[in-house]
Amino acid sequence: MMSSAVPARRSILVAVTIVAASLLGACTTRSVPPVPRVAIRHSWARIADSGATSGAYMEIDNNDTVPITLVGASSPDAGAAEVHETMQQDGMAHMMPRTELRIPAGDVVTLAPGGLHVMLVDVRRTLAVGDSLRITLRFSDSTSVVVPVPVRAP
Ligand SMILES: [Cu+2]
Repeated sequence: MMSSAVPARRSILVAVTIVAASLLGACTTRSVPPVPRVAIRHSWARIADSGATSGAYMEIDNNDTVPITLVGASSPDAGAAEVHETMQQDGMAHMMPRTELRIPAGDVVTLAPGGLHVMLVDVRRTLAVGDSLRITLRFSDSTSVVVPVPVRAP
């Protein structure tokens, strides 16, 4: 049963791609690149003063049938946005940059306080409760997702 189910699913994906390509066909000469079926949930960022540092957290849900790799982030609301991981070493918390964050097919990676996060360096305005900012996540297949991120008290 498995061997027949997989090709059937592929043909549905191919059919969807063809429909998408024909909708854009009038002004596109190349085939449409594959879009990762990524869902971002429960995003939020810490309050911060203008010029200070904030952290953003979320769940990245890979609904696709192939792994995806997060390779970077940016935000119009911060001087820099970097994917970090907080780790405990010798009883001290310290942060390491994560240049690649792999999310297996059908899996969820959670960015949460004390672990993975998007570090927002030099925020361009005061981030107060009720504000919202935007973060763009970039993936290794050259696709990106813009994430609305509400600001909360930690
Ligand atoms: Cu950090």
